[in-house]
Amino acid sequence: CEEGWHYDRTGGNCYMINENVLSWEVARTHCMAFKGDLASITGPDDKAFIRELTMSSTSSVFWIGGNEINQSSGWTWSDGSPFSFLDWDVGKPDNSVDPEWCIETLKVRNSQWNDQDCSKQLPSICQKKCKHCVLIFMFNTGMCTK
Ligand SMILES: [Ca+2]
Repeated sequence: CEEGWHYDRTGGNCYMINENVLSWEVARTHCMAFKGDLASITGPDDKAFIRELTMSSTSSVFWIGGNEINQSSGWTWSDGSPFSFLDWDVGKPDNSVDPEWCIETLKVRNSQWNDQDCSKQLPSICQKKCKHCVLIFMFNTGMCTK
């Protein structure tokens, strides 16, 4: 992965925490400027890697790519990954401040999810596929190398 990104060899993804507090939409635009998207969490391995990554941050809540901005589609991941793995915190989604159409991950709640007002200003987690990798370098160094 490029500098500042962290390689998850299980999923073959690179992740980066953006500590700048941004709305969900602006945070996504920022990730897309790096040819990525907000992080999708599609299984326990994704979750474990991302949770570990967030532990290195002083922030406690982060935008990820889950949203139901398109109400007719229901909950989806912004990068198009299937929305099959669910990790809602107890009692979520709750639309407590209606509407809450974006997902934040809560470090103090075992990184489980809350639906949140998309205009809230939060740090975020970007993700992109590790491309142009040479397998031997990945296993030797844990880094994605061209
Ligand atoms: Ca909520």
